[in-house]
Amino acid sequence: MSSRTTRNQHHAVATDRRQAVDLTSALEWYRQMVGVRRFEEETERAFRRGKIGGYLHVYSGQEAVAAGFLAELRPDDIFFTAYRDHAHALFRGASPNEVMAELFGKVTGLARGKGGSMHLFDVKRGFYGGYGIVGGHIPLAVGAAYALRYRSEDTVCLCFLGDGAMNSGAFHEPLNMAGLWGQEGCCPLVLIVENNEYAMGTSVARSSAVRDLASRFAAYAVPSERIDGMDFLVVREIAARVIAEVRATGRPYAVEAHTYRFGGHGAADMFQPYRTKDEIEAARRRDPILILERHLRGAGLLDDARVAAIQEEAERVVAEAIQFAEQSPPPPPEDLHQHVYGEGR
Ligand SMILES: Cc1ncc(C[n+]2csc(CCOP(=O)(O)OP(=O)(O)O)c2C)c(N)n1
Ligand SMILES: [Mg+2]
Repeated sequence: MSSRTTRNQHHAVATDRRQAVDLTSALEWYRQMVGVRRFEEETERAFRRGKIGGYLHVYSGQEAVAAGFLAELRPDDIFFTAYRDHAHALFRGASPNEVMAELFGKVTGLARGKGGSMHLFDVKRGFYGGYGIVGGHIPLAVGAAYALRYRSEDTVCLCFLGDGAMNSGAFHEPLNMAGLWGQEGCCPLVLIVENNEYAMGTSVARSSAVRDLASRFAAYAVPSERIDGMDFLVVREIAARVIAEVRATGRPYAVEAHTYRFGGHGAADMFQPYRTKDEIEAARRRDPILILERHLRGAGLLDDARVAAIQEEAERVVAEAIQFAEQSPPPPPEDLHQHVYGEGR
């Protein structure tokens, strides 16, 4: 993976203005990324202990993508993602306690214990879910972006999606609409393809005739670029520029962030016969947490003692979340029919 940025339609040169990003706030994001990694490790253990029902997809390896974009999102902006969604909720400010309780199916959870891992939802913070149907959230995000401009707001919508989701029918129809609405300045949408190289066990090379995924957005007149999704500072710098541009123009824009998932697709993908140990090892050498740690150490903002303190804090927060989730009650039976349909106004 290169740390360069390629801008397809504009042929812009590679950018390296990382110093422009405020490193002190990057330290806070480092802390958050360490916390999310620890959180995810513990969810995998809890799943194996039978504490988490349904299914579980963790985000380890991809942290810099959601962190970089959500760092630049205004509190009144909104976003959608697929089922690999714990990190997105946590980075946006949901407490580890309520996210863990949701995974445990408890009433204290972010979606009152009815959503689970794949269906986190936090509307008060502009997080519109958490979807298990591959590509199913893309039409929703396009429609939501249109609604923002219809109401004359200057807010934007982010839509995180996987490389695999780009091959679903649910990608192509709304993208055409987004391209058209964008010509009228009516679609303030940033599409973020989290290209982790696989859709379950199928590599991008085996599933997409065009490997340069960013270039596929040209079919809908949506400008795009491809970036290194492992370096938080790169992602954040591009996110700042792209979000500002989309906010100002009301035109959609797509970013393909090249990343990698360190674990299996989901909790049942234990043996991963579709990839080699060497490949995983090579990707782990570009761990987004280590890359950011190196930047911060280089700037004198981190040392061994501070790294250890941050890890200890993450440990403590996750232990508390597990305890909170274990001790919380399940939703009462009389809640069964609540929140199934919208309530008339
Ligand atoms: C419509 C639909 N088809 C198939 C599936 C089964 N499925 C679950 S995840 C997945 C792979 C999606 O890959 P990608 O979009 O790259 O996301 P990633 O898991 O890599 O984050 C598939 C095929 C599904 N959930 N929905
Ligand atoms: Mg993928």
